[in-house]
Amino acid sequence: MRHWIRLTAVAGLFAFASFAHAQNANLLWYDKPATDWEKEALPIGNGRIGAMVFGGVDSERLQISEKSLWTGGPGSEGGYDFGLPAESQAELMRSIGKQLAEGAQLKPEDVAKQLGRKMHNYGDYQSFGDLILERETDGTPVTDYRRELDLDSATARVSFKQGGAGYRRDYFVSYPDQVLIARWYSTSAQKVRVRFAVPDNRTREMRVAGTGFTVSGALKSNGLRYAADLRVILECGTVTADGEALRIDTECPFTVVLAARTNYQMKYPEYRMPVGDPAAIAFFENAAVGNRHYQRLAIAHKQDYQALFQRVSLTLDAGAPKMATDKLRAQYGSGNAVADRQLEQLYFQYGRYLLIASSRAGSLPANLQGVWNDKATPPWNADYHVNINLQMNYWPAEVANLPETALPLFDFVDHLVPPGKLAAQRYFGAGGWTMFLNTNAWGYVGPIDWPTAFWQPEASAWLALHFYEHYLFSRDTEFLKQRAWPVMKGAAEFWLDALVTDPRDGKLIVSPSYSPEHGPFTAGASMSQQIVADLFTNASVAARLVGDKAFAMRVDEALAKLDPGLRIGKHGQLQEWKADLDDMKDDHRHVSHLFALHPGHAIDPAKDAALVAAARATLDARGDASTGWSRAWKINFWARLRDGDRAHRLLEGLLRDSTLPNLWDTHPPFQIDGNFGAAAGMIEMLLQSQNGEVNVLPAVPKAWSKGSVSGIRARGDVTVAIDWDHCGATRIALETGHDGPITLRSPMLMDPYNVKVDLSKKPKVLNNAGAMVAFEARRGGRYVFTRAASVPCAGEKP
Ligand code: FUC
Repeated sequence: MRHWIRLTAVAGLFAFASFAHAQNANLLWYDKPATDWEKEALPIGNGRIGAMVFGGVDSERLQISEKSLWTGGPGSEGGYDFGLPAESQAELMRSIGKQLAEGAQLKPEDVAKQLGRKMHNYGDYQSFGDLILERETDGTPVTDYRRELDLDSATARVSFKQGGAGYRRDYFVSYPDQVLIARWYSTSAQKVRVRFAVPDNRTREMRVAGTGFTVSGALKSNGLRYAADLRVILECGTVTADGEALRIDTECPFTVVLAARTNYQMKYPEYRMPVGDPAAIAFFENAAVGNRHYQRLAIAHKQDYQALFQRVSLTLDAGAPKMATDKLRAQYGSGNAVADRQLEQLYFQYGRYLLIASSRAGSLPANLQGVWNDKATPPWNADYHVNINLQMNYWPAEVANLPETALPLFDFVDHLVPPGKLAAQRYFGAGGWTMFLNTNAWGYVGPIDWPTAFWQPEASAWLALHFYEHYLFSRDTEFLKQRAWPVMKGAAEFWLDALVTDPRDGKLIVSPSYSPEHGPFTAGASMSQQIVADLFTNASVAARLVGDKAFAMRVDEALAKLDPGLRIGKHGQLQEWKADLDDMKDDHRHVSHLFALHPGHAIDPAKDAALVAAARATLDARGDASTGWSRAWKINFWARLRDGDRAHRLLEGLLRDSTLPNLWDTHPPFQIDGNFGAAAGMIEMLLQSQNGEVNVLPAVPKAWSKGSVSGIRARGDVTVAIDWDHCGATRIALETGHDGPITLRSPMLMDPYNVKVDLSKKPKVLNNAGAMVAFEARRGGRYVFTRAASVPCAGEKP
């Protein structure tokens, strides 16, 4: 009898799976197992632990990563110096800066020869290992195979039928329990062998005991210790040791729990836990899971994840895809508009999913590959590039209502400040803190010696912007005081010391200065100036808010003399350099001199027609085709230029040419920044707030003729929902977390509309003109604006 109930329950699960499949717009699904890690396997993660699920029928491979498992750094043979020279380079820096400020141009190779530095024990992000589950099978044909990633529950699933039996497997990585869970169901008995393989660049000790095993050891290069602790939870049957593996023999569903740890600690200069054994931590994590039933683990995971994921919904009026995701992507742009919208909706939520899966508090931030890596020497070390890539990873955090995912970034930047102070001193003889183009898990803050990619001392200022934006979105003054201000002030102190006077016009400029990965070294390249201007503008406001008036005045004085880096050149373009050097045939992927348009806000599309035209000319000259992240940035640029169709064209290019079958962005190779940059860009098309207004549907493309979005965020602690049709917004709902004035802009407000307010007191209207209404919002207020039924909206679709 008991047996019968068990099998019915399992069969029910299969029925449920196909039902969910038909309804769920937030599902990636495939009809074959993955063979290629980069293109096909499906990512799951809890920010710290990542796994790539292959979905093999007889042999399942879960390739595991743990964010802190890095070679290099302290403990490496031959030592580690954080990229910092023993001797001061300030004299040399000054003399190069002076030559450039006097008008010289230098080849990047020449500067790299003088100021570059060989990467020494920089290290690589590592694969943690492979969890392999092999099952005994009768070898009869497999039918009804499906592999899926359910973004609603952050669960990967595999199901198939064989020899009259049904099989289903669920995989997720739990943030509350800090373990990876694999759950296998079948309507028949299962015999499965479980083992864990690690790469050979580490020592390895294996202990099999009872229903589990521990694999532990240390990386040979730096002694960083690691441990995986695995247990099998059975409801019936047996688990026995089989050499270094476990053998499961059961008629019930069973659960495999994996804990993975290192003794890394994000703390300069040791980067090791002072005490604490990763094997013991992993053991206790698994002990805490104990024999808890799978359902309880799954519910805890789901509740934690959905509290973040479900804040935002987006529909482009398309419903759930009817095609497998690889086919959906392959057919994209070939004329099936409904399927195209389905892919776009899915891709947007996938960006949010990936950010939750690769960035949660208590670990390192999302690197170039998020948290997923299967190599000992991944591309660019799978590190943190700070001349666009790390910043782009976090563009969705605030607008897509996932501010918690930015906490690892803030912690990471905090730990860079102490070595960053040494970088400011040793390289520039300056106060404050800075760093160069790339960094690792080990506080690397010096330059490297790759001529076209080693220079970005503006990175500290750019990273400080993320702290300030977190304040703007949350209005959390404690955060501003305690966390944002010290980072911003340190970055500003650096530039107050490091700026030089341009002998040609008396303006304050950055020198040496280099427009990312492009052109010669000069003085005062546009991006350098725009980033410093952005920092000083924000610091001036923030200093007053935290009561540091004296510093505000210092910043204001410098700001008045600072070259803002906004010049229109002879081709009508926004100049990349202070001198008019642009080549309009050049299609280089970096368009960094548009920083003031995005992520900065110095170019206000509503006010600066000339700069807007110049930015357009620049983007037209560079063209749309590019690498993944570059296309993603251009979505944001065009959205800020209020050109929805062009932004959408960039999104189309990204999905068509820079997206893999598992919907990962490819540079190539796989680089996760494009996923994040594009998700953020899709919000920029629907909502902008960088210039003091809540601007609704600033760049909605014709292709999105009907849709609905909710839960997205505007600066000022405003949560926004919008419904629209081909005539524009039909309903705008604002939820306000703080008291204070709000300016809402939408063409909908030009026609008759209705307002509903969920407050006893009517809001005080400050201004109501044309497409804009300004009012005093209240904390906890909800304001719903709807287009009046009398407003004509002719025609179906344009
Ligand atoms: C920057 C980019 C490259 C690549 C690398 C990881 O240097 O210019 O295209 O994305 O980061």
